[in-house]
Amino acid sequence: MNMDQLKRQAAARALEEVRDGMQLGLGTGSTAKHFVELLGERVRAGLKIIGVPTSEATRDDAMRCGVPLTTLDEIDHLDITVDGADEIDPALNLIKGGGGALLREKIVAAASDRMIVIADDTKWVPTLGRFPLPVEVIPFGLGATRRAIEKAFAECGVSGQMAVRKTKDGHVFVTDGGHWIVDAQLGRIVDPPGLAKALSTIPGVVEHGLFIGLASSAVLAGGEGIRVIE
Ligand code: ABF
Repeated sequence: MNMDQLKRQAAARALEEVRDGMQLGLGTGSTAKHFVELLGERVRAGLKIIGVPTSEATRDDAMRCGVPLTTLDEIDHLDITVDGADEIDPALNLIKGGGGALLREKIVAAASDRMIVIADDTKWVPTLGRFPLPVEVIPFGLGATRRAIEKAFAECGVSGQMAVRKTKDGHVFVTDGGHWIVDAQLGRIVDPPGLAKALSTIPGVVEHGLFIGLASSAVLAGGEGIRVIE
């Protein structure tokens, strides 16, 4: 089974948790896209749900698949958010943001009763940090923000190269919120909750890709089948 089929399997398993009448957070990325497509099939077969997309890309996908959408201004909570991740550790801490949608993803996940992470099992790691940590920043004063981020890294026992994310054609990558992303190669994040807290206090940091205590379960698809971790 190839990677894409594994991602679709994980998405299909998460879909089993969806019930009529639910309000759902819709994640971003190739795995979440499978979930949106499968959800669309169920909606066309009569399932009544409403979704909040975590990116403009997911909004477009959901509309194309016939999934009805709303916003967090119109409803007061979400039952489940289903989203992908770049890394998942045994405490269900995550690195997210490789797709650039971490800010909306975190707002939506935090507004949800449950967050189900769907991924192929290559995302499962003993310790976070091999995947570069995305930090969403305001372009103004970026030099000062980068120095503050480096200080936070040092205080939390990590260090590594940082680079402003670029698109394939060499332009600065701009998020749906109009911000930039700095990707930090940290290798091994020894204290994810501590680092998350330290980064959150820096004025020029809008959000970071450490999702601590947000995921309730992870559905991992691999060669051996599906594993659900809670
Ligand atoms: C989003 O998409 C992100 O937070 C994460 O960066 C990425 C995972 O993408 P994929 O499912 O394509 O591996 O969920």
